[in-house]
Amino acid sequence: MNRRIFMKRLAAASAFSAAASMFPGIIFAEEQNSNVPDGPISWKKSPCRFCGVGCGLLIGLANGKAVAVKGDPKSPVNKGLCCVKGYHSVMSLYGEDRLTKPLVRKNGRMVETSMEEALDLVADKMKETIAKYGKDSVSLYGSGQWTIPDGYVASKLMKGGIGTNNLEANARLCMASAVTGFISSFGMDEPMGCYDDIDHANVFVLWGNNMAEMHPVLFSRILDNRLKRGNVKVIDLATRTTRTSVAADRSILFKPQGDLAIANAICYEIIQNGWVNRKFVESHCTFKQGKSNIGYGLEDKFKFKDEAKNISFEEFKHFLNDYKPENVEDLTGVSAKDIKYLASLFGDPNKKVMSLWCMGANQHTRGTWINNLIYNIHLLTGKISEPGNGPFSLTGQPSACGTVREVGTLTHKLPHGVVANEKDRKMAAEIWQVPVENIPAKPSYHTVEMFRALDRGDIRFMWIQVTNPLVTMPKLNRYKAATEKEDRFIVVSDVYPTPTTEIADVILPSAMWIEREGMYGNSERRTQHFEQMLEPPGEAMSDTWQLIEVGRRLGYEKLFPWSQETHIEEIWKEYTRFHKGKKHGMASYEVLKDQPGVQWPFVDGKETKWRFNGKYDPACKDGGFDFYGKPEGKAWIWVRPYEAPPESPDNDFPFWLNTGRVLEHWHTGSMTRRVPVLHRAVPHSYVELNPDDATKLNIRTGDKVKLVSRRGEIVLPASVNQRAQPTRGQVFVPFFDEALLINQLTLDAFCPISKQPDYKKCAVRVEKV
Ligand code: MGD
Ligand code: MGD
Ligand code: SF4
Ligand code: MOS
Repeated sequence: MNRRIFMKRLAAASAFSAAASMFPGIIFAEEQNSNVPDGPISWKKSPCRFCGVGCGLLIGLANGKAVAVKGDPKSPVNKGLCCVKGYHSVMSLYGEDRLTKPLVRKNGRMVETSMEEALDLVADKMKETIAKYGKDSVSLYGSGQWTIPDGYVASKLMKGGIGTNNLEANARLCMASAVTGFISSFGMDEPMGCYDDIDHANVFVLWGNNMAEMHPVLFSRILDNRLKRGNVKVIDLATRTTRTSVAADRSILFKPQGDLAIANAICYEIIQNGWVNRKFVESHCTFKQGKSNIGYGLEDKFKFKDEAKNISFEEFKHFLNDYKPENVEDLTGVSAKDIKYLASLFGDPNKKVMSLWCMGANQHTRGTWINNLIYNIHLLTGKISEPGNGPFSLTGQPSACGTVREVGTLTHKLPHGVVANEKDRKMAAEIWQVPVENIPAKPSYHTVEMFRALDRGDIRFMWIQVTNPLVTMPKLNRYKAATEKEDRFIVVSDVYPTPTTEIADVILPSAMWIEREGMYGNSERRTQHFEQMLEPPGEAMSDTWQLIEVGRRLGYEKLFPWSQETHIEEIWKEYTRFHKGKKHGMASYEVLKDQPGVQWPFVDGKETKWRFNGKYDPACKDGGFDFYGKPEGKAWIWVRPYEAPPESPDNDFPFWLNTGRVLEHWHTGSMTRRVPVLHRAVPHSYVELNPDDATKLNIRTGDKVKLVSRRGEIVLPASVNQRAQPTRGQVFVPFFDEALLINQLTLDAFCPISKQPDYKKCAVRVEKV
């Protein structure tokens, strides 16, 4: 079945059908029955292929096929539960149109070839491009769905071998603000707490994330605690009413970007009411001021460098005077009463508070700032780094933490370090056995800029693995046109045909998930290993091995000395040398194979559940709190003002466009739309409208609606009072449907510090067709 037939079949599917339940544990009889094998089933452990929750699964294998899934009762993450995507995950291996043979473009047509030839061509093209345009004209764009070995080999090839920092991953679109938030507040990436916090907290404040649909198993753990312990409240702060809001005890809706002012107003109240934990703040925090009016990155080659001026507590307090709750009601859309209520939850010394957030905060032109601001609240009240008290930044992809953040598959990063730091470069050069001069000290292009460079012609070759940018880049029309320009060579490794493989010059079929061995790292610093359980179809090859094969063809045999049988183990041994020590130590290969996931820092055979607290973290100096990522062991509380978004509704484009996801689909739908039950649940995209707006525009569910932004337009069916409800003046569109590309409308503005684009806010016009 080719992609066009597949698309036709999708289009032929019925209109809105009832969505599958958000509650885990349901069985879809039809698929289950047709899959039941005659013989015995053997069970092997693997992390789920999908979200960053990182549930432990047991995969049922029979006759060389994966036939069933159950939650691993031994996994501390999900304790035997799964969501619909987890239960159906193995079916995503068996879509009828899996890519099994390499394809290369010849005279405008894609023709089948052998893997050997395709890999030769990729290597030749890289050599040729480097010879003609220099090292920085070739690039590799990867993913938080890469396994850790994929990312490690990618970094070694690009930075250690070729000697370019042209390495990025889609987690730039997703976790970059979380990373810069951590680094600027604590000097080290990734959460101090862990999922066990959920079993201790009394209050959960969600800062614009739809956990019921995006982190369903964790959300059910929160609801389970509420049911069992009673003294638990869930507050959903959001710009849209979702299933999460409905399940919460309080839903507080705010205006897009208003979160910056809400967080500052909470700090104002905390100080005014004397709720500051003075002892904690005096011993463990310092105050800093960064730049303001920092821009939006809309122009090519945009540059920004923040500063960190020392300020006093009094100056911080003075800054907050602009954020008296009564004065920010208009800006935030939230009543002073509600802001005071929120502040009182954080301020109550008898309540343990957990904050959670994901893309609402990170995909934000002030994404670093809102991360800092949430930390400010937890630091001022000392509610951090202890069971039940903690700011918890959720990840999205199964290995955005493990592969992109820990391995460092970003332009400015190295495994456990940054390219700008000579010590880090020296360590990498020593482990990789390459001259330190090979590793350039200057970062080159972050993701948006990498596609801009492709458009300009500064980049001429791009290899794309485990990501589908021709659906997921913002301002898609520009970046799609870039890939189609003369003298651009694009290699795409994927498992199914997608809009990105459609523009490729070479398509490499990849071995997917449990068809190869690998590791993922989830949101709570947990590394999970999975073995190869299945033979990949046709000539499909793991992404790790594709990179190694090309690396060897480029002459870097010495960098990749491993055998096909043992390379994952050997890569793990080499990679973990980067992280040795109490602050980041990783479990051995043997331990990972044995356990359903192990949290780092893994020190003397023990996991570290809470970092920066001497009671739990052996890296702390004297048994007390020690934010050892920063000089003097002190965390930074930042002055970060409210600043407006780059584009807001006006007369011509009067609505906010918000975009995101739905429970049943994974991102661009390439996998989940090939699972019949998931596809039937949500067969195509739609635009959600507020019922008042819909009435005014005379639009009902199913009517065709045209959305127009300054960058593009699209026609899709309306959805009113169905799954969720945007606030008045806002529309919402999910991005899973490759036939209805909402990113043609979105804006490529980004946070100047993290370079992460804001997919949640731009201005559109809504017309009934
Ligand atoms: P989104 O739908 O991207 O999901 O998980 P989420 O972040 O939970 O974002 C929705 C939220 O953005 C809304 O709740 C809205 O309130 C908030 N928002 C909009 N504007 C603002 C604003 O100005 N400020 C703030 N603070 N919030 C705002 C995403 C996560 O989901 C990710 S990153 C990935 S990679 C995974 N993807 C995924 C998937 O594709 N499908 C499913 N079913 N689950 C997934 N889980 C992961
Ligand atoms: P995916 O669908 O996850 O989306 O965006 P993408 O990463 O572009 O793409 C993964 C691709 O890898 C699929 O084509 C899949 O078929 C393929 N694949 C699966 N397994 C394998 C494998 O083992 N090997 C190889 N080589 N390929 C494989 C996600 C991105 O989207 C993210 S993370 C975020 S947070 C952004 N969110 C977002 C948003 O909220 N709104 C809008 N409008 N756009 C967004 N874009 C971003
Ligand atoms: Fe998989 Fe996430 Fe669902 Fe767990 S919550 S089963 S990791 S998709
Ligand atoms: Mo999602 S980690 O934001 O890809």
